[in-house]
Amino acid sequence: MNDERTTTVVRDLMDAVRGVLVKHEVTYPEYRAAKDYLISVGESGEWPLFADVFFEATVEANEYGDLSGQTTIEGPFFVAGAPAHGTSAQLRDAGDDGDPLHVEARVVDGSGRPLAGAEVEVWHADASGRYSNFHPGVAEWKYRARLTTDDDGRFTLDTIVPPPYEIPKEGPTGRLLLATGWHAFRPAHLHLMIRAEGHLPFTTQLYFAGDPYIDSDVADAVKPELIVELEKRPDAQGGTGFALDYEFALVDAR
Ligand code: MBD
Ligand code: FE
Repeated sequence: MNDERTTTVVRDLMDAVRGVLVKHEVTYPEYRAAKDYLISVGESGEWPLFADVFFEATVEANEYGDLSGQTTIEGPFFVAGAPAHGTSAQLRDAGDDGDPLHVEARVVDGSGRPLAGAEVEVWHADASGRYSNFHPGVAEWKYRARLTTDDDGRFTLDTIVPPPYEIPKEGPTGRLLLATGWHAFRPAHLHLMIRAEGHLPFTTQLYFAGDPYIDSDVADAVKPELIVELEKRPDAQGGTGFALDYEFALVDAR
């Protein structure tokens, strides 16, 4: 960002905020409450969550919106350095809560040709909606993996169907949502990040058809191309399991 852009963007940002203060004749008690609120966002460590819930989807649309309907926001819970698994990852351990999910995925280029050797990162919440390496009580690196596509651009994953994610009500982000009357849920989702030479970085999420929050994601990060049907499929023990198939089409680097 050069100085001229900083000047322009910051000036417009401040003008936009002042415009709201004028329009709503914001009072001193309201101003002090808002200041204390912003301080509490910092003290709670929720700035990454707050920023990604309210603003990342807009930036994502600016950067990638016209290139592919298959990308969306990264969110606050990615961690680099997850365990590497080759082309197949078994992330579900015996006794894990949650319905088993088998993912068959393929990575292709803009012309539908398979991309071999693409690097894939996957991460998602556990059956109680918590992310490893952030929330207490979840084993380190649980439901986080790095994979590499095979010669046909494929990779597979055995995991669980995560539940919808509720932003913690006790924190400032959740309190703001409740105070405004919005719910604090994101639809259930799998996060993926795919890197392949000669292609734009590709960050996305998959959502499940029928999810109660599919049309009202608090982070506004659902796109129709990212909603998949879960196919019911009995698991090896005869219990209920699900499967999904998906093809990721990367975009050539400019
Ligand atoms: C999440 O799990 C998430 O993916 C985003 C974008 C925001 C909050 C929680
Ligand atoms: Fe998430």
